[in-house]
Amino acid sequence: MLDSHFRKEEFKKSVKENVKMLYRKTLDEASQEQIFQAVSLAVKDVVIDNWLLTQKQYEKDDPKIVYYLSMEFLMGRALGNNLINLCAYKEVKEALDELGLDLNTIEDQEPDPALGNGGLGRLAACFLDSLATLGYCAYGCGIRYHYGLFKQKIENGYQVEVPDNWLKDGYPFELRRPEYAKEVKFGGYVRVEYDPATGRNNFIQEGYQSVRAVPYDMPIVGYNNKIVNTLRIWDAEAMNEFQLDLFDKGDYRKAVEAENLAKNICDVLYPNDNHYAGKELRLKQQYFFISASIQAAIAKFKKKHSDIHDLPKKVTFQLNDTHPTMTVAELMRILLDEEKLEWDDAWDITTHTCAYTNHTIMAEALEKWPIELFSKLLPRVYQIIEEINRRFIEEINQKYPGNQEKVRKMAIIYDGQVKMAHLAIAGGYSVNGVARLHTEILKKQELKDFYEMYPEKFNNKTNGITQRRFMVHANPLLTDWITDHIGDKWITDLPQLAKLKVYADDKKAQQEFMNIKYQNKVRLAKYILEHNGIEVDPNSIFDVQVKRLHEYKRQLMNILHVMYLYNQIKEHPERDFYPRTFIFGAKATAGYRRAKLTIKLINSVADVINNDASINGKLKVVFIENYRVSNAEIIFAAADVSEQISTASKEASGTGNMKFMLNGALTVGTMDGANVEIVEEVGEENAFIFGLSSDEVINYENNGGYDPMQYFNNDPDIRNVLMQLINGTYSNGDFEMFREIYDSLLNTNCSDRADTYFILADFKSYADAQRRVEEAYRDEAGWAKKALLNTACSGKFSSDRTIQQYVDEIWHLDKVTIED
Ligand code: T68
Repeated sequence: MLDSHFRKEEFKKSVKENVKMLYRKTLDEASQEQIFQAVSLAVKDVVIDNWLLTQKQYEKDDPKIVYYLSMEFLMGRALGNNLINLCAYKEVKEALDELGLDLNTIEDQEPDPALGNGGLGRLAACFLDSLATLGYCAYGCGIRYHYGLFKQKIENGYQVEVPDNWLKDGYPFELRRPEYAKEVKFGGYVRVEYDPATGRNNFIQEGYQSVRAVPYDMPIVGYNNKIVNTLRIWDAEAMNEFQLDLFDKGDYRKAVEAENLAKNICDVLYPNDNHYAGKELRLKQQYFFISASIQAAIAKFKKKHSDIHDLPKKVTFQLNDTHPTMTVAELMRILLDEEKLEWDDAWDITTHTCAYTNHTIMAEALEKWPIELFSKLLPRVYQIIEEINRRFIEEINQKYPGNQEKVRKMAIIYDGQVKMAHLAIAGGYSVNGVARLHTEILKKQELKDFYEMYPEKFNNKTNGITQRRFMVHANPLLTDWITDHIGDKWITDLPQLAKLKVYADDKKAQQEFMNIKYQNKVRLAKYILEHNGIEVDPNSIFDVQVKRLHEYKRQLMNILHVMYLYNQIKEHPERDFYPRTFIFGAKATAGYRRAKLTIKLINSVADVINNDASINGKLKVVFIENYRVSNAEIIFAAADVSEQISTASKEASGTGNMKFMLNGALTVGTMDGANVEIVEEVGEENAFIFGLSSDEVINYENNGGYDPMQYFNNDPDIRNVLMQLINGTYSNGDFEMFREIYDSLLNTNCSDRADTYFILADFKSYADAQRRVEEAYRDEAGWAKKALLNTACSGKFSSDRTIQQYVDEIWHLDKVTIED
């Protein structure tokens, strides 16, 4: 139901009033950015009322709470999404129209809160949306980075990173809550003091530096249910009193140190995806937000409950990868040192409160902190981890007497390092992977020993995405079409999309469906022309790969295949080739040289191909600058083909694959991550599967025997393409520019094994899959049917389904409804 504030006249009045109050301006004098602030404030007004209602209801019902602890929340813009979830988008759009304002332009003023790298951070954002929509009491807990993920500029084909100062004009959808600030302690040492009253030792941290953690709350609006949950992100400030005290004592250096410590912690998001850098500041960030979040959670629990032993009944801490694993030790610290529990009691509570999600099997992403670093920064926490480790090894020895190999592989502290995944598994009651195949690989390979020891902890939760953002907001045309055909229940019950299956063979439906796709392609073409200056033909096949740049995701294989196609077209100009536009979007971590060189290669290939008049526009290549949540929404809606081509076994799940499918794109993909389940839902005939299986890849990795040179020697097409990397074809005659890429595929000296990600092994079967795409696209009705079926069969991949499984199988939360 529409909130009265959104009735047109009232809303218009409130926007005008806000412009006046905020800027002492009339509407016609205000800039678009100022109008964005004024509109947001008008929306926030409604949100705050519902936020209060929700808090009252939670107070009354006292439901169990999940704290979703994550270093990253890749929220994307809030204004449009809030309007969608308040069911007020259309009314507000019309009201603004009447004021001569365009809602899309206003939405574009909002900075894109990019407090995340990629899939892991975006998953956290989708989960918050689903939790609020399903009526569960949940807090997102994270860090208020002052700079989100860098903005990407392309200069001369190379990526240039530009700081993302997203807070510079003030962010309208956040609320500072200084009354909930917490103290977080770093460094110093632990003094042990015998307490004759209890007969126990007290552990007292002394000589430490403190930081004040101040929370900022962002509202998470549920769909059409008045529920508003909270994303709480912590900012670091200097502890003023403490600091003054030091100034008084003349300890200037210490005071400045404390000030600097606070200054740095929340400066910037580490821009790595699936990679562990091992920086001290990152460890500080981890402890900073975990300590503050756990302290706040315990304080909240104690307000309502007198027995701390009831904590697991009322609270779950979900660890989004190992980054928040500090939770296990910090909770133990609070239970032991502050609640004065015995070890066994504290451990029992902790191991029934924490749960861990694994998002990767990439070895380079595993967090292992050097003992010296850890123990210096967090002396008491380290002490506790040592004791956890001692007892854990005892348990291993009991189960496997005399088996030193097990201890070596499983210990939490080993070889001078603290292994965060081992701590997360030992310290929690649940370990989950993010797609069926991924969970199976965890059980059989990566975490085999742990699975053997604790089989009952392991479970799968296949990822999902929220249809509110990735369909209702991103694709309004298809949204209306679907609702016209099957009603609007799918917005909170995505499997209802299956009702569309009856239209798969309906000519009229097919035409309407493809016409909407066409209009979305026109919208993207316009975006590309405005932002890249490249003209693309919406009648060509839009073939899209958008995701972080990583070798395992094999953007390189995609562009090598484009080079191969170009050679084919040049060699056989007489052949009928269906026009195709290859669209890329990807950020590379600043220090990842090979990834950045791949971006340069894509842009260089684009330059040559797009400027070759002889191919009559049959091939176009576009690299979309600064891929992020806001332009992703436009891109998914416009895709015909979804590239999900990771080396099998490497992509834990993928979630972009689901967003494409939902919007009616067909997958070209390997049997990896959630692709396996996508194909299971839609049928192999409605996707283009190719390449080595995960078993084959793992077998090569374990037993050797892969020789990429054999493909180079035996396949002239592959040889041609590879030679073009070092003969100047795409580098104005510079033979050296792309040699590193050439070497990475063929030269054993430059990495442990040449072609680590099996690009040459999969190349031909990829090219074949792409030939099948072309053939299928020529059959208009056939393609329309496949596209429609992809949308119709995407019901499983809603994050609503994923969250309900977390609730049923891990969290056991109580459902809440707002009584108005
Ligand atoms: C992604 N992981 C997985 N990591 O790669 C993807 N890593 O398959 C999966 O769908 C997604 O998680 C959600 O489960 C990441 O995005 C990171 O971004 C990351 C960040 C910091 C450190 C390590």
